[in-house]
Amino acid sequence: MFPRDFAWGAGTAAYQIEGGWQADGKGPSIWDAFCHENGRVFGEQNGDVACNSYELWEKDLECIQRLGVTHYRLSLSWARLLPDGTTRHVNQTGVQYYNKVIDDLLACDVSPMVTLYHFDLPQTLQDQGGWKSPGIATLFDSYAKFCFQTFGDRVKLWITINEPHVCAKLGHEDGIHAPGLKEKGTAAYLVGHNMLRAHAMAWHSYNSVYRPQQKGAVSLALNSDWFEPSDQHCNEDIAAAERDLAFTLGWFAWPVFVTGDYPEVMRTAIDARSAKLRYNGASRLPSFSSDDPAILGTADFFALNYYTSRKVKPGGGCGETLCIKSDRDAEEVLDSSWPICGVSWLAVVPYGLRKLLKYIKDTFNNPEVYITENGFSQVGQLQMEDVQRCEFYKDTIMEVAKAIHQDGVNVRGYFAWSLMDNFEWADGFSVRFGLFHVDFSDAKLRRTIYRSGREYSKIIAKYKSGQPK
Ligand code: GBH
Repeated sequence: MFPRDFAWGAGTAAYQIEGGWQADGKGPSIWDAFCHENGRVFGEQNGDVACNSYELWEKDLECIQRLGVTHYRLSLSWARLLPDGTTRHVNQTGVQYYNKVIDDLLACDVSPMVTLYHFDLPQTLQDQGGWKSPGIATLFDSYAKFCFQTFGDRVKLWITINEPHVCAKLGHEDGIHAPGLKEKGTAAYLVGHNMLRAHAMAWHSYNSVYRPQQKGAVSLALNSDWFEPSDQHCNEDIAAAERDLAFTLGWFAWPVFVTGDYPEVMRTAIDARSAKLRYNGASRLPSFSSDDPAILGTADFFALNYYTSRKVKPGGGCGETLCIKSDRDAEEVLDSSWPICGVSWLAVVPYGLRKLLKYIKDTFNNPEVYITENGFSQVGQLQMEDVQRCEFYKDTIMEVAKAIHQDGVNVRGYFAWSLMDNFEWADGFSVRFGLFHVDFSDAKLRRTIYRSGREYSKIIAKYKSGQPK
């Protein structure tokens, strides 16, 4: 049912689990600053302690072993390694922490997949303009080279940036993620642009300097829903669904996998809207110049974060002001046949993953694909016997199998999100995505496996060797 060397994994991100926000010389990140402002996060919560994985890594490792995964996806805290964001000062205690994590994983026969950036920019770099500043690309490249140099002898799967779409839009347009900017219709395009430039620089560094010895693979993780026309016979709805895909996945995938530039439909829509609102100046969607690193071809595999699907029709803009929603002109319509069980945005649509995988195969030249995130959340009443999440994983993994066998998609791995309950960004600890429950009221932050964790471990045991046992 699954290839013999299929990667079965679970994922986490540094700020969501580590805590130790000031421990042993770590510098502050934009999420530290964001959470410490009132009114940003549910219940004024923060990741100061989170799952305290900085001190309790061994407990995480026990969970990882209990699942029997072949891979574990983690992210590095840039500010833990380089407190002011630059290689002028290296925090050796941070290096030791990640060295131990990586060595322990390998000793247990688990391969690390390491993300360099999962939303937590060093605050010092934010103070210099953050992702809006073109110079960030060089700084990110230096950080990436430092990580390849330090950990690349043992890490063979790298993600440069997690979800540039989320960083750009939620962080700089909606303001619900750090750094909390609401510069609608402009900043997100600039941020996305600089993230692509940063990613490309790091990929080129790896490709020319580190790949010959280290022989690993580098990509960036792109999140996307699957978008369907509200009425599949209506041309306007079909076009709206295509626009939504272009503005979410295409924004980053087109430059990297297809043309080296943004999808045409995106630029056309943005520029038409600028003209309509008499916005003066250059296109709000920047252009790549000959001084920029080549963007096309800078991914060794396709890394997809998939959670949900949407039905869409034209609309949903913000009136006579600039904003991405109006540029995109695609409004989401709730489909009552798609149940919403946890967070409001997560309609349960396992088949959407299969459709999206087929779309990726056809559109992006049949790449190797890793599903780097997929998961299901609980809110409210805690259930250790989380049957809905069990069904979700079973159904979704079946759809992955169909994508491989019936659609010929080259899926190389699947990572459940998340290993354990953690700090769920603006939702704080009110939303639980874990395969392990974490008791945040317990000083020891005890981890306990959910039924879904047990079920996932059974699925892995069954398929790990290739044929179902
Ligand atoms: C992932 O993003 C993140 O990579 C991960 O860190 C996180 O824990 C996980 O999601 C679960 O949330 O609040 O209505 O504006 C997934 C893509 C895009 C999903 C933004 C939630 C917010 C919708 N996310 N979306 S809303």
